[in-house]
Amino acid sequence: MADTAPPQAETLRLFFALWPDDATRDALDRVGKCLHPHWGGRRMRADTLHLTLAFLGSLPAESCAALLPRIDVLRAAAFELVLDRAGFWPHNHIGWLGCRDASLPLAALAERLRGELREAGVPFDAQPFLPHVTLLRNATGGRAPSCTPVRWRATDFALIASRTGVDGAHYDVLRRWPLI
Ligand code: 2AM
Repeated sequence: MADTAPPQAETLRLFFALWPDDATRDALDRVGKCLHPHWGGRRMRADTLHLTLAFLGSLPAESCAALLPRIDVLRAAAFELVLDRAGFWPHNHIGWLGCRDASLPLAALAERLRGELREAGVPFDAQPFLPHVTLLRNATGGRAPSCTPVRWRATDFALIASRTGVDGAHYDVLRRWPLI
């Protein structure tokens, strides 16, 4: 009788993120295409592009139940980001796009979310917030070519579930909250 390998369990990971509209996603993807010939690696699929605000990891259902009502009453204003800085991190070989000038509304939103997570007793990755959109993985870096900056009008934020399958990460937008 042939051995049958058990199906690989999927890992579900949760994070809050800015999730782009179609035009912003296309513009981000074009920057990935601009960087790729110079920095190599693997381009992220356009449908996965996002900017993480807080990374939670696996979360039991009861923690979610305690957290979401807090997020429902969080009020923050919409804002515009200018993503005009391509960067490379040698420690994880990520090529990314971020902002030359720090965005105060973006940092404030990430901090508000992290505050709610702390208050709800939900563990999260408490590393300093380094806003970036990952465009390339396993990249080599080098001199950044000149790519067209991306203007992103952030009008909402989202809770995302990341499933890591054999063919890479898949992201599901579980819920969105408006920035008003
Ligand atoms: P990255 O793109 O720089 O790897 C889903 O994995 C999202 O959460 C990605 O944007 C990832 O950033 C981010 N993230 C932040 N902290 C993480 C962690 N500790 N483990 C995995 N992903 C993390």
